[in-house]
Amino acid sequence: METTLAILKPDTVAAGNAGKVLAHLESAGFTIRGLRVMHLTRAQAEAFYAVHRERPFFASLVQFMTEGPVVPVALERDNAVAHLREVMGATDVAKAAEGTVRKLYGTSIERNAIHGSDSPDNAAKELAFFFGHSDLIAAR
Ligand code: 3AN
Repeated sequence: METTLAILKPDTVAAGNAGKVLAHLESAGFTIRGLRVMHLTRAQAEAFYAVHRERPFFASLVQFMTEGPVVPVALERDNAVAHLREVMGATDVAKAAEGTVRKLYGTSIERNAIHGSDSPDNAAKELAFFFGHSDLIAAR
């Protein structure tokens, strides 16, 4: 079993699609192991996306990610990182496959509904950004 991080982005929460996206993820075999609702500060969004600091879309991305509440979710299943990337679809909604979360709920390359960690190493770092160890211990 592997755990990865998804973030339901502000567009998803504002549109009232958070529940539908969570149901979609559960139907895809993921178990929810941690879940929060929070409004990121600019500093938090800049820190989370620090790897993109030099990209031309960075300021706009930070603005978008702080415009309203987000829902970070810890998701468990076998091969969770790769599976989530598949279920999410391509970054650019216009290129996302039919039936993917981004195709169903995103509207552009930036307002693309959901974030998912892109490697097991980044999943570990991103989970630690939002959740403490005691938030993620296995249900017994
Ligand atoms: P992904 O979220 O698919 O891993 P990244 O990590 O390359 O994609 O980009 C992080 C976020 O930055 C994307 N989810 C999207 O919101 C935004 N983004 C990426 N590329 C662009 C772009 N060319 N123009 C505007 N926003 C972008």
